[in-house]
Amino acid sequence: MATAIEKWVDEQARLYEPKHVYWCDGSEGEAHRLMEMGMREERIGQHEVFCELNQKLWPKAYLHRSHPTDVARTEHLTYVCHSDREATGPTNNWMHPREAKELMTRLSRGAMRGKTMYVLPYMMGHPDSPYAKACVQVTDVSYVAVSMRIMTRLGKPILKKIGKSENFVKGIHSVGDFDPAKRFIMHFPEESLVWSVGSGYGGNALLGKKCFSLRIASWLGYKQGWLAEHMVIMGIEDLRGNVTYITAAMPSACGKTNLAMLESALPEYRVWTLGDDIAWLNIGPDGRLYAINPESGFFGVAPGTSMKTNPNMMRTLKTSNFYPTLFTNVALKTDTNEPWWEGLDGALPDHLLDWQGQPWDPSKMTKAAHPNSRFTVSLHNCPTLSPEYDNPQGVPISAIIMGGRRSRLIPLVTEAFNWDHGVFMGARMGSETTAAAAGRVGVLRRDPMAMLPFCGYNMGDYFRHWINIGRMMPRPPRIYAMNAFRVNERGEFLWPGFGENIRILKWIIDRVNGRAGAKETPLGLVPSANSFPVEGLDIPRQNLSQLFEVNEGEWQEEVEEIKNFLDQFGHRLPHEIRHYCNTMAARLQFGGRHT
Ligand code: SAT
Ligand code: MN
Repeated sequence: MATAIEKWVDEQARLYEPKHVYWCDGSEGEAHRLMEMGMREERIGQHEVFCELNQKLWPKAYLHRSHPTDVARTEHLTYVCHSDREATGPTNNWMHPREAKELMTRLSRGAMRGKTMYVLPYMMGHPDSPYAKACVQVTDVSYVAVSMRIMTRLGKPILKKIGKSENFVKGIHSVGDFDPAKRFIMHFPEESLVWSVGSGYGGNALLGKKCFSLRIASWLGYKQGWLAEHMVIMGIEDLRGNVTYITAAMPSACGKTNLAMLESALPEYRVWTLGDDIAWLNIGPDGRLYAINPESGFFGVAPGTSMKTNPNMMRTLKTSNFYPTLFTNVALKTDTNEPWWEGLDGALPDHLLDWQGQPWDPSKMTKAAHPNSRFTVSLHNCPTLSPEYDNPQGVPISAIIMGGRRSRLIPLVTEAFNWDHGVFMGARMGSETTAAAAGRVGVLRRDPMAMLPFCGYNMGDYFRHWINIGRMMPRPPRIYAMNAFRVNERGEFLWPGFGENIRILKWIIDRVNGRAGAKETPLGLVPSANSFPVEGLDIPRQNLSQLFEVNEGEWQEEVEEIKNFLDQFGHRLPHEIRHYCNTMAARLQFGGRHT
């Protein structure tokens, strides 16, 4: 008797009509064969799927060049298909599941003719974790198969674990002919299914990542009493060996990866990395909030990564391990066959091919590496990987940070008055857009909890769910807002960031432990005089006061915008959120005094 997985894979094969169906076992030998195939047989446009890079300097590293139109997430082509449109909410694209399936079936018929269909059994989370989920994805490109092996726990044991069960998350993926007009990323939360055609780009194609672990999982969390969040997980260890675990939400390409593995500028702390993108948060048996990272790799932005900004990532990228490391759409230094990107250490190389493999001409002022070029690398390469990473129970969280990229208004760090106020802080988050998604860069958009593109249901219900989760914990984690991107009148960053961000974390840890003072502002609590650790910090004094400034006059437009954004959720917006919004507006208007 065929198992539920076998039946489902058969169904996909009948629709897609691949030449071969290949079940991946996750072994190293298999990965090697897939790489070989990607180097010699498969092509995307004019390029082979993989090129080998300098193995001496970059062990197990390969270059992948995408189709030129396929370089970022495409939010306008991403749909969340609940049968009830209201459940999808005003911030997601919606299509009725029946209609969406008809469309996808039409686009998929025979789309893998002459190709191999790879079947990928994988797990999000440690297989022994009560919070982990078993999944299966089919795909028609080796790049996705190899990437999924790095980013998830993929292999034969997962098939065994699923056995005859029908309880697995389904992902159907095909790159089709990369035609943007036929590109769709469809989510069916009611049946834990993701169906994506026309794109091989990370967030559109590695279906265990944003599609399942955030969009579908956030819906599962809503139904089951937990949270799936776009968050870093890290531990900060002091000299006594106490480790405080925190999570931090930030939109794509706003420094999550750098934060997750920062090299501390304060010698009394060291940072342990557990994850750089996704956190699943569950209330543990002791009533505390526990985080696991469902992933097992990093899919990080290359430009700007260097020994100065993120030395631990540079070490991660140069480590040799069981898994290959992929570089997607970076430039190529032809003299030495090395990857290159803007912001990398060292002088500008003499000869570069740009991300599409064309000789790069510096006088043309274009970027050699695509601004959203990426690396895909195993977490196990990371020198700061926390020993707790594989703990099936996860780690207990003491503080949650909500961050964004704001050149104005938002202080370096603010503590929420309480959990509900913290949920409001998350809900009012805005951030300037980056190259991680197709569209304009640098425009401000509301991005609650950095989940705007990733919440798989109505965000009004999502805020309510957050408030309810807080009610279920006797001592919920404290919530903080953070913004390391504020600038002065000349447009220069006021805060040095990177390793110095440990100072923000230190203040947070001291607050959690009752060791640091704070003063009240209309936005929340900011460090009181002398409570923020500045010893050895080399920035002009006035920067600090500017970093924590709350300019009441400047806030009017912002308050209006927040209100308009929240209004779209109508009666689904929790009254607690409206209450804190109104209180903030009133306090700002009356010069920061209580009303
Ligand atoms: O492509 S991903 O969505 O995985 C990366 C990102 O945009 O955060
Ligand atoms: Mn992300």
